[in-house]
Amino acid sequence: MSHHQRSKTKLATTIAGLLLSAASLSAHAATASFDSATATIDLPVLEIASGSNSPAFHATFSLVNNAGTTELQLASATPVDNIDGQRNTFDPTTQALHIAALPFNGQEYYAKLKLIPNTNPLRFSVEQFVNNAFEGCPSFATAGPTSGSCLLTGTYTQDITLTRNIQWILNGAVFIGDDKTNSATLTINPGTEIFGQQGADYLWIRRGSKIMSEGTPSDPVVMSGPEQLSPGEWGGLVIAGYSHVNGCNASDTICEVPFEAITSESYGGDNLADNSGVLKYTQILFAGFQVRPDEELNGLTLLSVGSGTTIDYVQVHAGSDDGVEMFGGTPQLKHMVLTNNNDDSLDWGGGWTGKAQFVLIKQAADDGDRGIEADNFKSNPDIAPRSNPTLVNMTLLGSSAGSQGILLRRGTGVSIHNSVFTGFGSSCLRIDGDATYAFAGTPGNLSGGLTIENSYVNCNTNFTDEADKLFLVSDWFNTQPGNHAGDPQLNGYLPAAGSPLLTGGAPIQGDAFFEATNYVGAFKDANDDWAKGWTFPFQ
Ligand SMILES: [Ca+2]
Ligand SMILES: [Ca+2]
Ligand SMILES: [Ca+2]
Repeated sequence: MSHHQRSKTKLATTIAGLLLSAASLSAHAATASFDSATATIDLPVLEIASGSNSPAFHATFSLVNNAGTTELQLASATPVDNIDGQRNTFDPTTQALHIAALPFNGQEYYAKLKLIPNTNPLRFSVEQFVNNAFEGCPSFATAGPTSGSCLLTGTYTQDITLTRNIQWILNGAVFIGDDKTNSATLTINPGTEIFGQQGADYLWIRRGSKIMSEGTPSDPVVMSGPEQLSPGEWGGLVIAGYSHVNGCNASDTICEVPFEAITSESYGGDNLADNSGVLKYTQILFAGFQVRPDEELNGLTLLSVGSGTTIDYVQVHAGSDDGVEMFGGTPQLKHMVLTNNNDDSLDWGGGWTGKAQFVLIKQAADDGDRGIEADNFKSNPDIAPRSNPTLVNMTLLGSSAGSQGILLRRGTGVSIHNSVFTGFGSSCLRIDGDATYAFAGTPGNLSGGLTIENSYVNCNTNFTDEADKLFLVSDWFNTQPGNHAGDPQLNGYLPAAGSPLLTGGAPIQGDAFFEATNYVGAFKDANDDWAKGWTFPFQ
């Protein structure tokens, strides 16, 4: 097939996908009402987004005039139980209140409010008021192939907002900001869909710029390929930051390196707390792009991203390479759903020293490599900064098609707590490379650099034990506290009643990032299904 023919075919499938998606999008109902006589806005359901048992209220707001600016003041709030369906959401992380669909003058609007600090009664400013119907493409985009779609092209050095009334199409590589200069913020509203059409269509947030992808539990942000059928339909999301990375000469005061797959782009710096923005309630679907053998774009590629970045309630599904790959950096992840990815669900190297808590990994029945593939640095496994993250409350469900639950190699450190590994084809746990073994110490006399505690393994072969290594992985696991091999009694990805996971964990002391848990795995119990509702179907 010629390139031209292939493009035409791609465009046809894109249009078909967009039309299908438009049909599903148009079917939403009002979530709020406005009474002009009393200047009151009524929200039958306002959810305070906080996981599987989010509280919800019937809330009313009065319009108040503050020096010529309209603000909304909370007038009443009564608890309600039923929070199914599309609803309004307050996100404590961003302090944003999202009104999904407010009828006004015969049209229906999305409103984004922001809590004004230290107000009592609570008062909100109005940040956005956007028609939920298509009103044409904004000046920063061009008309797309279907009615209601707009194309994003090239580099944006001004702040832009992607709204849900438009189907956004990435037209090639789309960059936010120039590298380290002309920085910009990309804001993505709840329920917004962004499509790439091929591997070369990807979204890249450069150093100094930000992404604010603020979905809600009932209106997640969706980044996807057009067909939503198979991995590799588009490139994926890349975020580059100023946190640390290794691989430089020891004499370099600041380490910056080119990205292996797109070598014209660089990342790294010395700001461990760097803030690249927010990813909340965001799906990244059917992404991944092999630029060269072993050099790919992943669903979510994090290049020296800093700890100031919020990554919480993010799903990466059916990527053609890894779900999330960290190249150095200090990003901290929470509530991750990594499903059906073709290589590893979580992959790191280059000195990642971040954290993760509440991670569900589910490998496809017929594809996938490792649940976690963990490196420090291939050609110099002891190089600093050394990869050494802390991972807590993970549930990893493998399949016979995959290899290990986790492979720790090339000098990485890690600290694993309260996690369960099941069903991986080769083994649950493997350690590789002399430097990795040496960094661990020896069973009974561990250094603290490579640890696992209060965790369960349940694979046909639990440990890859190799007699020529410094120690046996089984000895390493069995000599640390609270570890068990055996049936964790899972029902799908949730613990069944009576599961040993329900009480087998222990809280992480002295780190405010980690919520205190006394259970093993990503879910507290059978009722704690925080992965339900906002995710793309993966069962
Ligand atoms: Ca990768
Ligand atoms: Ca792999
Ligand atoms: Ca990989």
